[in-house]
Amino acid sequence: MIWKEDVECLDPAGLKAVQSEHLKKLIPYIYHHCPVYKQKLDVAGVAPDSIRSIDDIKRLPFTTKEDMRDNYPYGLFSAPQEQIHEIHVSSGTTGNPTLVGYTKDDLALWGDVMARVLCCAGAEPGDTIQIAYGYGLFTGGLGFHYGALTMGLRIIPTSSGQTARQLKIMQDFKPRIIGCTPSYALYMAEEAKDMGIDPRQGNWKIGVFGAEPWSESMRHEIEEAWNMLATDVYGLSEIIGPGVAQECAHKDGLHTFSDVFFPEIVDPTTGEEVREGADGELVITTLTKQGIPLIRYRTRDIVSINHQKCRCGRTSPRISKIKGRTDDMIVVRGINVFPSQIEHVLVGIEGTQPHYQIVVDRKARKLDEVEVLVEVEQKFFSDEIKHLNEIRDKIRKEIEAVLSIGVKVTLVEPKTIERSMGKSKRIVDKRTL
Ligand code: DLL
Repeated sequence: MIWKEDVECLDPAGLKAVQSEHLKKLIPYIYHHCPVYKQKLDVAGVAPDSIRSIDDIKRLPFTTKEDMRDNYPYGLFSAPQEQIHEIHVSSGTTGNPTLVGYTKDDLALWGDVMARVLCCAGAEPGDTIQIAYGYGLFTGGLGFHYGALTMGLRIIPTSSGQTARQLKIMQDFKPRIIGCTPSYALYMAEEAKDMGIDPRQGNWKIGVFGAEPWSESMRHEIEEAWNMLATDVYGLSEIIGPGVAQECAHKDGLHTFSDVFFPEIVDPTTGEEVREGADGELVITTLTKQGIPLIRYRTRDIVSINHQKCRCGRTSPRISKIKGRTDDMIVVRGINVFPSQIEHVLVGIEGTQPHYQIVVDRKARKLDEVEVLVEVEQKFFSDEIKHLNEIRDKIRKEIEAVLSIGVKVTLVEPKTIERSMGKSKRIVDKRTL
């Protein structure tokens, strides 16, 4: 089932027409309602009535996280305060948080795109969904809630945490759909086993997992552990929250809802569009939002894009899983390090688990030191020490080959690395730079 077949299966010309109509209305709207954007457009030399089609988007200036911080709290809002009915705040920032506000129509749009997400994942009207994303200022819980309401699902709003209760609810109320972060899904599988519950016999059959990076191997682990289909949902508070892109059952890229959130992939350094299929930074324009519409917002998420029609029938462009961030890179002794490079090494080594943490420190000799903590299966600890050392050396050598810097690898027992009910923390940077 496709929630909005009329737009999700449009031919390219039809889609372009829809996008162009939206952009033609959006630019005069923000120009006349948001002084910050008026100034940005004036500086870029873009007259508000000069937009003819979606192709004109390239003439528009980018919006960055700094623009949002600098104009905190309401500077980038286009709608008057009395029309803002809900406010959310983005997580994980320092200094001023990123604040976003929704008008009534924005909330309806959120419900709509999230219904498209849930449908794309395989939910059907009448299904029950357990929403184990945090409710509150974080957009996860309420975003899923509005989508499930719009779609007519039965909602169990557990929010995150209280794992034993989550599992009891799963067993008693038999929801077919679960929404939570992928790391929490794995954590719940471990807890279930400890409680004597076989997760493979559980009731969740479709997972809608996102809010943090996760690899194909983590997907495999989750699907094996729970005997379910694990799909990827992407979004960010600045654009709407969850509801920007979602995988269908083919798991071959995340369908964007490009009739309302227009995606571009640019070179993070030059801002120029990259060729189809190449990695670059995802930039999004909200074509129909009213509260805080954003033009060409630099997400800092690295993806590639594919405009081919999907086997499911949807024609909207698909983005790859998030491959990294332009800002989660750490620089160690002058070398750029992405957590995904380390994860990639671990995936290829049997017996390691998808739980790892990178600790960077700068000690006495003022040289950056990197320690990678890796959880390995319990059985290795009862094995000969020689075997444990062999795996450790193998991991160390492979990471060093990829990063070209020396690292210390420490193998730890399962469940040593702190688990998160929300987004997991991969890097601990102890340096005072
Ligand atoms: O994490 C919204 C969300 C909630 C998405 C629930 C999916 C499910 P923020 O807290 O503003 O919003 O964080 C947004 O999280 O720029 C990405 O770097 C990362 N992120 C979100 N989804 C994914 C994903 C929500 N599926 C930031 N894969 C984004 C990788 C993701 N990273």
